[in-house]
Amino acid sequence: MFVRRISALAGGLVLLAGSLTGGAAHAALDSQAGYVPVSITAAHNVVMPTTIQPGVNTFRVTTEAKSSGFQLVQLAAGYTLDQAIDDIENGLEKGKMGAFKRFEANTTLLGGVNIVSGKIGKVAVDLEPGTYYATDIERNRPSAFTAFTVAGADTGATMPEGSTIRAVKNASWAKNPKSIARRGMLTFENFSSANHFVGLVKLNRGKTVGDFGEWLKNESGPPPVNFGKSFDSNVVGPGQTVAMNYSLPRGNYVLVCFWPDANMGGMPHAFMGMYRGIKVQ
Ligand SMILES: [Cu+2]
Repeated sequence: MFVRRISALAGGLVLLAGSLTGGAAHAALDSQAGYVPVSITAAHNVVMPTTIQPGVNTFRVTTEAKSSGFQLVQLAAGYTLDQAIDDIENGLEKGKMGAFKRFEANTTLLGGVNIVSGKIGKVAVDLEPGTYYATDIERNRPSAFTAFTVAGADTGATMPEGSTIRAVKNASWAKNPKSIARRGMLTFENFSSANHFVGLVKLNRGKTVGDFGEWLKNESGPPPVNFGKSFDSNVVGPGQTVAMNYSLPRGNYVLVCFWPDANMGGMPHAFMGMYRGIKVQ
């Protein structure tokens, strides 16, 4: 997964797969306005309707692969899928900042969910008419990208209720809320000027956010957090809002973003201070 690869390159960190859990199947919901069924094949190809309605859509995602990273993306006019794939390869995987900057300048990242086989991921997003791609970021190749069109009448659906997290400035988290619900739909409002993703990682017993900061600084020793008890969203661009299903054990967490900063040589935002404590209750 490209985010984790660059995190590993820049900081020696390895994020383990999130523990996102979905609910029971709600087959009846698939026929409701704004529900978009998405199935990802064992070969990481995204299968979904080729045309959906504008407005709020909730993508209901399952995978036949062991795990998948469902991501919605829009490409700027004149920027091709082949260019995007090359820039992901050279920019995000090989750390070439020119390619990474070109990728960020020519894409609008609209969020997504990470899922494992047998679980259901849900991501709600308000889409304008246009052309988009849905991809499984675990495979950076044309077959993993499925084009779809947003056209027609508005779905009339509204964004789900739930706890809300906000990014502000360039690479900062808003100070509030201090706590979020342990499950439901988590809304991420990116009011900042950069791409980000939401990482929630549980602090080990007796450990503090200060310990996490020290661990980032020193890049050595056992982490004070448990990456097995975590959630991470996929990538959300400036000005975008998404909501995703999640379920976590109660406790003290670090809210963190490891997306690389192109102006800092690919340094993950966490190393620029984009982390803070948050309670999951
Ligand atoms: Cu970030």
